[in-house]
Parts: sequence; structure tokens; C-alpha cells
Amino acid sequence: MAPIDYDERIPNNVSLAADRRLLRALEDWQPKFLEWWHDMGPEGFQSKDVYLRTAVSVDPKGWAQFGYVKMPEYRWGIFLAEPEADRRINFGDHQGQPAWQDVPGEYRGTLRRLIVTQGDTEPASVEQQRHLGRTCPSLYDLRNLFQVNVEEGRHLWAMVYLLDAHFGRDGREESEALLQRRSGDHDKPRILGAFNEKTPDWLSFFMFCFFTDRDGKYQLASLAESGFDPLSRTCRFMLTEEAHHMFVGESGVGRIVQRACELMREHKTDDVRKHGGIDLPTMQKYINFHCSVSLDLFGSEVSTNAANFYTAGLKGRFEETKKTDDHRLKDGLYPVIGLDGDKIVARQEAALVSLNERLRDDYVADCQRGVNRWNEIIKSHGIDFTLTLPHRAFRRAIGTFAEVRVSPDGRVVSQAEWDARHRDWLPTEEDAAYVGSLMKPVTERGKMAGWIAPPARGVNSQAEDFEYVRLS
Ligand code: BYC
Repeated sequence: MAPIDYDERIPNNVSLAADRRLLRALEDWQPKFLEWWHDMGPEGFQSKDVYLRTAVSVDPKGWAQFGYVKMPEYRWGIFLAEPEADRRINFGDHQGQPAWQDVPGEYRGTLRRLIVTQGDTEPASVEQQRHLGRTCPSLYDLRNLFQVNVEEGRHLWAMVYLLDAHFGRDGREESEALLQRRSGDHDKPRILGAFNEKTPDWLSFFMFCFFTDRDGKYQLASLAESGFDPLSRTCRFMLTEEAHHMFVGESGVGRIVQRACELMREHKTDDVRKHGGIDLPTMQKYINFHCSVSLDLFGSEVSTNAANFYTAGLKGRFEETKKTDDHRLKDGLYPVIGLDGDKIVARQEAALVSLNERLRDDYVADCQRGVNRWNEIIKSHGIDFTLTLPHRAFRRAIGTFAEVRVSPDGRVVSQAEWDARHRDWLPTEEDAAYVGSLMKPVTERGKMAGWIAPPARGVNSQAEDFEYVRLS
């Protein structure tokens, strides 16, 4: 496999120099990407040195090199995981055939759509987070935000590479369109709902990294099973970076929970707002919001699209190759929840059309593990409070439950009850205003905003007062 060549304009391990046509397409796209990054990337810090991690090779030891970089000079490149010798298609109608190195003509449109949908989320999240630098709780967090942002930028490069390398003129047009849609824009919004929501404060950012990036993990893991080998290898490498984003989310929320608990103990009160903390009931409302938005990203419970993606060998299940069934699922059943009047009931559905729900199940179990770790923090302070995930039918906009109102504990409720209670379940304007009022930048080395505890350890084992971003 080609090593990464950093002297090239576009670092890569795909022997780009040998493919003049592709190289030209990407070199043509690069200034447009940089223009987008200047216009829509992190606001106000573009000329600062940031202590960032850059991929220098794709093997487990070498993909993280730390050093100061100005974000527009970050070496966004194209890195695919190592090829697997004699890789086969592991599921669907083409099971057992050699994995495709080129796009099969019959699946061209479907594959392009999957890649565009995935690609669209990456710049969207950078757009959503662009103003957060101005209110960072610490230099450590500021640096983590920028790390996430540059890596989302690289994930966009990863999808654009696939489009330009494998989809000809259509692919190049889609690559351009990825830079033209805008998160939350009325006329040209991003494709998926969650990526048009606002990320107005750092609590929302940490929640987004925990819940929405975790959807990314599960979607990428399913695409990593793809019979289209370049997509599989691209996603496999992206997953190594995704793990850091979820770490930022889980540890960020955990540190806010910890600070709330410390304030509760210190002042012997549940009302930590008086002392500049974010109270646990407010944390619960933010969980309810971000979890429900992210659950929508898995699509409808019963989806023929998902069945077709699978049968065609384009998108597998989470850990497809570890499963021991026939990997075709033509006869299997899977329990899917649905509505029976005003009751939520489980039904057996054909396994093939239930794949979105199955992936959502894997996702919910993973989220629950993170929530359990937050609850451990609460318990360790001797406080009697449990954070929970909302029921998966709560506040849904996609799928069966989009038509009904459901409480966080999973009861179908009347519109009147929803109107009376939703302020207890979801962040209100007052909650958002309170959280917003805490968002004052803390940029002194080693200092931390009062609403969040310091991290357990520094990035790359750096000292507490390390200058993660050089602001002067
Ligand atoms: N919003 O059969 P259905 C990440 C559409 S995040 C708006 O239920 P399907 C990241 C759907 O397109 C990971 N529309 O759904 C995280 C379809 O339209 P058509 C992103 C939606 O197709 C943080 C119709 O509704 N990765 O990486 O089985 C930071 C019926 O659809 C939504 C991917 O998305 C929605 N939420 O599955 C940065 C992977 N849901 O056909 C990055 C690629 C559905 O009627 N995408 N619709 O026109 C996919 O695998 C699938 O497209 C989906 C939807 C899972 C999204």
C-alpha cells in the first residue's frame, strides 16, 4: 500500500499522482473547499496555531501525529484503510463474490445517493459548530472542537474522493453541491434533519458529539461492510477518527454532570443554577432532545430502501461478518415496535425491511452504556438521580411515530397532555437562555469555566496548563 505523501498538495495513500484525471478533479475542488472552510468553518480562529492531531499513516500506531497547525493549513487528505486480500461481498444477493473495486452499473444511483447523504453530514456539522469557539469553556475544549471540525472536513474529502474517483461528471457535480448546501438554510438545507438543527451552546455540542456522532459510527460501520470496497476502506479509516468525537461528547457531558454533582454537594442543594452549574433535570431535557433527533437519522422502522441497500450488498448490518445467520435475511423476522391504536407494541416484521430498526437497536444499546457511565458519576457523589434515554418513540419526526405524541417514558399522549408537559421534557427557551448565559469564553491556560469539571487528563498526556491554542 502506498505510504502517505505529505509533499503532495493533497496527502493521500491512494497513489493519486498516478491518476491525472482524478488528481485534476480534486485539485480543482480543493480551492472551493478552502473557500467554504473560510466562509463556513470555525469563526475567528483561522490564523491561530492549534495543537492538532494529523493522520500520518493508516496503521494503528501511526495515524496520530500531534503538532501546532493553523486550521486552513491542516493537511486534509485521502486515506483508505489497508486493503483486505481477496475480500468478498459478505451479504445479500452477491454474497461470496469478490468485492467490487468499481461501481457496479446497476447500483450506481443508489450508491451515489448513500455516499452523498453521508458526505452531506460532514460539512453540515462544521457549519453548525462554527461560532462555538467564541464561547469555549477552556483551551482544552477549544482544541477538541477544532480537532472535530478538521476531521469532519477530512471526512468530506473522503466522500468527495469516492464521488470524483468513481462517479464521473455526476460525482463532480455532487462534490460541488456538497459545498453549496448550508445547515439550516431555508432554500438549500442539508439533507438530514439533525444537520439543520442549531448547536447554540457547548452543552448542545457535547450532546451532539455523544448522540449524533454516534449515529455516524453506526452508519459508517454499516457502510464499512459494503461490497463496494473503496467505500468500505474509506469508512473503516473514518471510524478511527469518529471514536474521538464520541469521546469528546461523552467526557464533555460527564464533566458537566460531575460539576453539577460537586456543586450539589458543596451547597447542599439541587438548585445548582444559583451557583453557576447546569442542573441534572436540565441535562435530562437536553438528552431527550438530542437523542430523539439522532434516532431519526436511522430512517423509518420499516424501510424498503434499507432492504434494497442490503440485498444489493451496498450497506450491511453493524458487525455483519461477526453474525452467524445466512447474511441474506430473506426468511428471517425481527421485532419492530409500532402503533396499535394508542399502544406501542412490538411486532415481528420481515428482517430485511427492519434493518434500520436493527441498527437503531445497536445504537440505543451503545448510548445506554454511555448514560450508565454518567450515572456512575452521579452515584459516586452519593446523589439519588438517574439520567435515562427517552423512549425511542418520543418526539420523532421520521417513521411510524412521527404521527403521534409520545412521552419520554413511552406513553402515547394526547395533544393536550403534550402541550401541558413538553416543557418538562424538552429544553425551554428559559433553559436555553440559562445555558446560553453561562457561555463566556475562558481562554487562560489551565483555567476552566465554572459549569464544567476539568478533564481527567490532557490531550496526548499534556499538562493541565498546556497552551492548546495559541491565541496571542
Ligand atoms: N431526515 O426508507 P427510509 C454522521 C428520507 S451521521 C430527512 O426510512 P432510508 C455524522 C430518506 O432519504 C451518519 N430525510 O430511510 C455525525 C427517504 O427518502 P426517499 C450519516 C430522511 O433510506 C455527526 C425517505 O425519508 N450517514 O456521519 O432507509 C457529525 C424514507 O426513508 C431521514 C448516513 O446517513 C432524516 N433523518 O434510510 C458528522 C448513511 N431519514 O427515498 C457526521 C447513508 C430518512 O423517499 N444514509 N429520510 O427520497 C443512509 O444510510 C440512509 O439514507 C438513511 C435513511 C439511514 C439516512
